[in-house]
Amino acid sequence: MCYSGIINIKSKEFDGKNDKMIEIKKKFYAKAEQAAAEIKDLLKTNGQTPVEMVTVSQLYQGMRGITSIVSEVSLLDPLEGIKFRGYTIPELREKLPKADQGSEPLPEGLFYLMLIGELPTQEDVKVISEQLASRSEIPEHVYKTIDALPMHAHPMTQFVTGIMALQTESKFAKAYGAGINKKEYWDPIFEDAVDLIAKVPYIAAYVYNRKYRNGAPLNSDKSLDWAANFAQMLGYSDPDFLKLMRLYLTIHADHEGGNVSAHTVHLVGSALSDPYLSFAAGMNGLAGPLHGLANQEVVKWIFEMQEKLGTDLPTKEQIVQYTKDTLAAGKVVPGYGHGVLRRTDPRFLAQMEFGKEYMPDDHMVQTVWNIFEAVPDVLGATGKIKNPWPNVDAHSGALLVHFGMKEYEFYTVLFGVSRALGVMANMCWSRALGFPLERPKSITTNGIKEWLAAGAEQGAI
Ligand code: NMX
Ligand code: MLT
Repeated sequence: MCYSGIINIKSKEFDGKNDKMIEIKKKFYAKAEQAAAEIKDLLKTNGQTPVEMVTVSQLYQGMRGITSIVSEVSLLDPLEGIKFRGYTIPELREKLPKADQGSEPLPEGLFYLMLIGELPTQEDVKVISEQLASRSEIPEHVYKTIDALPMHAHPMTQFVTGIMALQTESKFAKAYGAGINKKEYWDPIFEDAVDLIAKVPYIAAYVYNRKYRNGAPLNSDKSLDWAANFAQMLGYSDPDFLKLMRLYLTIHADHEGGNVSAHTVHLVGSALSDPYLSFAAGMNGLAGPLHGLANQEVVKWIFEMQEKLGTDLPTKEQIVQYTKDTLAAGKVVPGYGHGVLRRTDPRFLAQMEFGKEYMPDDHMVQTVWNIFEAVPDVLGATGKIKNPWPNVDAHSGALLVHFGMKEYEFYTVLFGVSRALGVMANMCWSRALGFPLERPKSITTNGIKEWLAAGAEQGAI
């Protein structure tokens, strides 16, 4: 398989139109065309340069530490945390455009940054917000499909079911069926990506209202920004909750290409499954407790601790003992540890800053901070946990509980709505760069033994 890296602009799509979204699309096309040429060049000169050695241990360790995916939209530094096109979380909070009188970035702006590779202007973000609002129509059969599930179905199950039902709308699937030229794949993928981001908050809010608000109607307001409209559809109008939603949907958007949800979307998309199929697959991965479901597990863990101890503000000594009991029971301490990070997650710190500004006296939030002081030493003392520090999920739930959103089973859906931004931007890039089917090689333990017996050092497995 060799990298072709050739894309075509569809002139009939662009010519004679003066639509502002088409300007953004043209900009994306120009960036992708340039990047494809650079990659082609890079491969010509360095295609055979080894990247790194893979050890036998790594084969059994979930591929930890093996650099094997190219994702242009974000990069995770083990110490500094996530960088979106080079910008850290504190930089994004400072530099991305904000809503009027808002203090937190508009997540639409992060989508633009991931897609185009440049910070957007306020006007760019307005164009994206308006585009998302204009593409948010949901066909009736989507809601009916969700309604076919029993009410006790987990919100993530209902969310993914809705996304699968929405696949009927895929422009890429239709174009592929009609025989589209492979150089033009990126175009309907781009359209699907923007459509999907526009529609997922509606599906998420429908699930929330169905399960927790007696089927309250989606009170959407298309003049609002993406996050504020989402908050409103969930039934929240407190201006501080809108700020939280903008922060939440920004910081959860991506975490480089190797995390379970982003990697799954990338893998499934590489089979040319359309964005709806790929995103639904990624969301099934996000629904696992070692990944995105950890945010619900954290709040569940804290509620259970509070109930067991009969207090809503356990002491640090009580938290230490509860943590030790959790480990002794053979369970993980949710919200702590990470496959790549080796310091406190800057996404945790951003939420902590938010908490200190808006709710410093909230006992649930203070408990999260007390856990932060108590737990790392206990985890560190085990001697085996590589990162005893908190990740994003250790904090997010407590902020939601403060505003009254106590239905913790819904939290992973919020994570998923945000993750749509990163994985869809990445999917646009993957198709524009013409990345091939992802298909790594596997091996059996017998195969490894035979290779070792034959003198492993003589060559690759
Ligand atoms: N509590 C208890 N044990 C842990 C924890 C934890 N928080 N973190 C790691 N360990 C254990 C891990 O299970 C493994 O044990 P064993 O050797 O018995 O299999 C050992 O420590 C070494 O694991 P690491 O190499 O430090 O971590 P790994 O990269 O394998 O796993 C996580 C990363 C995130 C899966 C792991 O830290 C974990 O299970 N954390 C709790 C769940 C969580 O917060 N997940 C959310 C991650 C962020 N997200 O949103 O996706
Ligand atoms: C994420 O945001 O995807 C998580 O922190 C998990 C990861 O990066 O592996």
